[in-house]
Amino acid sequence: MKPEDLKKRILSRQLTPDLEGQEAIVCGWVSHTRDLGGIRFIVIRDKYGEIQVTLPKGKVNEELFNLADKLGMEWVVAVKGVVKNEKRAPQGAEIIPEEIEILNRAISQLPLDPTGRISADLDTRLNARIMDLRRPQTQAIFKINHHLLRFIREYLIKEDFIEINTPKIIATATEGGTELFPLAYFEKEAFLAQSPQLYKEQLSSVFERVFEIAPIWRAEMHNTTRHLNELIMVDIEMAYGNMYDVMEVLENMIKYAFEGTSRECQKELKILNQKIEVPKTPFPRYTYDEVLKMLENKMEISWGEDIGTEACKILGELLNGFYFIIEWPSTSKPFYIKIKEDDPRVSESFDLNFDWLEICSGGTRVHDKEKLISRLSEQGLNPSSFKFHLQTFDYGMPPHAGFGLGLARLLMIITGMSNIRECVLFPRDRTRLTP
Ligand code: AMO
Repeated sequence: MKPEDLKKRILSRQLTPDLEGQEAIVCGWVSHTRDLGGIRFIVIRDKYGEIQVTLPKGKVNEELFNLADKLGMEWVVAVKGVVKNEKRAPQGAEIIPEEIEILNRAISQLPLDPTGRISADLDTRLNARIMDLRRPQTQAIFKINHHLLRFIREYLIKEDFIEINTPKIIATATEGGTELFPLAYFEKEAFLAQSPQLYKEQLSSVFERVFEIAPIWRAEMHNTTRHLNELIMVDIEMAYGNMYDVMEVLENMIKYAFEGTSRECQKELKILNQKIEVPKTPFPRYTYDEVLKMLENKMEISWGEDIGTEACKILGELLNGFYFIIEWPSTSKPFYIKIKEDDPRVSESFDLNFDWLEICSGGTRVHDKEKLISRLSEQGLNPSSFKFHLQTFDYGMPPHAGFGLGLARLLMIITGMSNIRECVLFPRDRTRLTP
């Protein structure tokens, strides 16, 4: 076959009975071969599914017939042949080959079974992630991720948000100094961005509504099933709005993305044995104080403390699906979160949980420069380290609000995965830096 022939290939989903009698070229990875004596099958796989190549003895030339027996799993082949209707074949059609070209071979001792029939533990799978991704189940997760992202983006653009890209090498912390990864930046000290927080706030004073979908890094010591050290965050910021306005954007964005993903990903959801339940809006809202009351007699939490994993697990038994926890103690939220004017103990902030898992957090921001300086000092931060950020508050900073959502955690919910590592192509955790 000539290189141009490969460009004429059709995909498995295009190989349908209406092509009966026509010549077709297909390419893919050898999934398995079967020898029934007088007839041999080569099943190849492409990104959409499987293709049956059938070799009846005496009807295909002998050299081809013998080749079928020599092919190994995951070898890459191109097949030119004639389409024939066959009810038992995937999509109801098969190919009777005239030519089979081996484009590349694979080793015989593969680290995993790419059909997914023989299970392997997560560590083994992650060590051979590319092989793992050939399994239909793993592939399904990332095809769902693609559509989830697509509908999140589509919703935000529809709502007049503009997509931004902010620096990922930064000079100051925003979410607490201990979670920063330091970096040697020529003669200066720098860090990997742990959030686009300051930039998205600044840009809301220009574009009014902005969003960013990008990696962030957290030097979390926790090696849990819901923490990673590198993650994709969906961040938004909007001018002339408060926490309630962004909560509404968030609910509607999730609803829209769940509807779209459910519509587009029926095949993938079936592979994973999942069904997307499109949530009803508005999501229930409970204040931090109400949550503490719910947990009373079940767990001792002093006012002001964070609601930790154990408490969230108990909460997950009481509350199902999406729900907001609003008005967190002022001391528990970062400096950029606004304090409630009529009750300074609490802040204009929220977390969004699904069952026991925190998905997102956000709030109204401090837009007054002097108040922001006081908040920085109260939290033990040095305002002079934030000089460049603070000066943008001299140029006319509108009131604004926003949120940050951990994409992989949302994907865990949709795909029913219990470990966040399943929901990231190449996860980075406390011990894993490769592949
Ligand atoms: P926060 O630090 O709460 O807020 O992060 C927002 C959301 O990101 C996810 N997340 C994580 N997911 C996996 N592993 C981690 N190590 C991890 N850390 C955070 C969670 C969390 O709810 N700047 C603010 C947002 C804002 O106010 O706009 C922020 O970063 O789902």
